[in-house]
Amino acid sequence: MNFDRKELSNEQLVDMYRSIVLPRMIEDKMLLLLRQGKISKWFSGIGQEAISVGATLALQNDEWIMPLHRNLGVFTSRKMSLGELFKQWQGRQDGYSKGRERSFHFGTKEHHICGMISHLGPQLAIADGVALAHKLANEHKVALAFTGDGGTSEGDFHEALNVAAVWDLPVIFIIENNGYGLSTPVSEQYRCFGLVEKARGYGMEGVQIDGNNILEVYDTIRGIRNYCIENQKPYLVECMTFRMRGHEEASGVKYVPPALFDLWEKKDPIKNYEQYLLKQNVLTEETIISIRNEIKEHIEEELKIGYQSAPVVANTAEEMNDVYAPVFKASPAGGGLEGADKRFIEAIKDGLYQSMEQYPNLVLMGQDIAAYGGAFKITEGFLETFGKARVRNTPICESAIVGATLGLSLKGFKAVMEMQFADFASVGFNQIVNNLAKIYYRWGQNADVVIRMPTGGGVGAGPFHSQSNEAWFVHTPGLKVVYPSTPYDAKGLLIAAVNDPNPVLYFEHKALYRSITGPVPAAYYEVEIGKAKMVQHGEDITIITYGAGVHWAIEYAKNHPEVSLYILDLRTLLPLDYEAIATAVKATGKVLLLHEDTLTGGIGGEIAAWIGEHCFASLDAPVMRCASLDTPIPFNIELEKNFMAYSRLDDYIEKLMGY
Ligand SMILES: Cc1ncc(C[n+]2csc(CCOP(=O)(O)OP(=O)(O)O)c2C)c(N)n1
Repeated sequence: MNFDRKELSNEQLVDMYRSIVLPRMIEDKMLLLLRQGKISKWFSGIGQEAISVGATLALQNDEWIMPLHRNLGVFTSRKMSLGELFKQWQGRQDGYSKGRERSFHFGTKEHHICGMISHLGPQLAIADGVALAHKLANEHKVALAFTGDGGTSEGDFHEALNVAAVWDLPVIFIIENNGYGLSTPVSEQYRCFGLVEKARGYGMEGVQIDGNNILEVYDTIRGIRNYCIENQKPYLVECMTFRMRGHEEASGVKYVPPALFDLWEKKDPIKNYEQYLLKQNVLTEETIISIRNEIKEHIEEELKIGYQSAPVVANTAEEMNDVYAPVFKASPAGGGLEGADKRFIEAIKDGLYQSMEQYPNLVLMGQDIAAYGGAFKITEGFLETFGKARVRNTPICESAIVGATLGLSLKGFKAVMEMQFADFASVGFNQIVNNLAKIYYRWGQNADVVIRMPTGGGVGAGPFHSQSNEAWFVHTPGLKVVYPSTPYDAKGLLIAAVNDPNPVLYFEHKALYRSITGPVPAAYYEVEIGKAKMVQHGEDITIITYGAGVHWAIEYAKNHPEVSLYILDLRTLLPLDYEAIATAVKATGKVLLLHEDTLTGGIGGEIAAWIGEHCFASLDAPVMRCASLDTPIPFNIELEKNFMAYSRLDDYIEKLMGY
């Protein structure tokens, strides 16, 4: 192995030695504790330490790193307290994730580390968001994200690199090519000669280096860091290395030819560096022993601190309380209904526009939202007022853009992403339900993001431009889901969603955009998230609904004066306003849940169950659900009408009246 110290002093070389030995010695200890059943699972980075350590040391301490499961060296090189790390690995209450997350699946703002979710690839686009924040704030910094060779096969790898290239983001992507993804050798993972070749395809620079040579890693990443900052460009680095242990300790290494271990044992990053330092007379056998003894003692001392921590005692109230970041009221709730009449779509535009004025750190992202003004023209004119830095056209890569919103959050920005159609959230789904939704509960980092979801049918747009998919998200703790039905609420709820530090899915029904008009105050106001609204009082039947359903119910009431309908507009689907639901049930004792979403697994089922459990005494009839057919939503307008819940509304009301 060729080491080149360049201008590094002896002291720096020794510091680096300490930094690379530390994670190895911690791991040796962890493997022992694992065998004794004191920790539950361990993903070893033995043999790969030069990458984590070299790369982390090459960055400044306030530059964000998105590490993976084998990157202990990132955590130790950021000088995190070992005692605290031990608490985390034992799943203790005072660990970084309060016992909620496994070994490295946590982050810390203090150390500028954003730990992974299990899905690997989603880490990469978070770095895009952090780098975008650097760019917008004119900070001379990079973000750095890791992936394994296996992770490069994920779509997230492609999307994140492509966005970084197209947006000229200062991000360093490091591939740790360790030969295997669990048991899958690289020959079954990709067909290119080296993964670094992919850089060219994205229009970025790339380099393949010896990942076991700490000086090479350190020097390369330092140089690349400067390049990324000066040129405002991303860079791909493929670090060649080897995984010296099983994927995780329980999974064994039977599938790895023993000769490979012999080969890579000779390339061990620590032994080789040690030999080099001995030859250079930077270290002696004695100093090596004393450094190792010192580290050993340090580990034992810190372990004691780790063991002192109290085991978890489950506290349901605290668990529930930690799902959402606290909301501080930014402005008083909306006043009266005064204001000029506006269409639903203009109200959304108003809310978004005023939010952009309110928060100079709010960034809009979406396909075709800049000069084109968005598929529905909601952001028309925004580019001229707020500029292209904050009104950003994106490539077609929903997953990466959701990931980037989270990166912006890490840096204290706010983001509103426009899904061109709610249907396309399916390709950003993982980032929404696993990253945005869970991060606050996992380690206290909020995701200050709104995703606008143009939703719903009635416009003859077929199965992939008409879906009602709100129930997918209502089932995910950590998200909020709002769904206005009036222009007044559309504006107020959007403002509230932007004010809210949690991830909010804002559903806007396309069929309402230009068909519904109502008063919208010119002022900047909020409609409180989590509060339903009684639309009209009635005595015969209660319809609980939202979105287009509200207008179907109002229309029905107009056409059937003989039926007295109580109509409740939920406005927020997560969290639900159970108090308003209970009041609505009591008003009539006969309840119809009405929604455009399909029947099975729709939110109507959830509310019906709650009513059955909590309002049984108030019921005079079975709770009924009027929803769309359990089919995909068809294109042909006659088929679509037949699909829609409203085509069966009459029947349900008649049935209920019969009780
Ligand atoms: C989306 C997804 N699919 C599968 C897995 C299971 N899994 C966890 S790690 C891993 C191998 C990852 O290989 P690589 O990216 O090369 O990283 P390495 O473990 O070698 O460091 C697999 C298949 C996962 N965590 N996420």
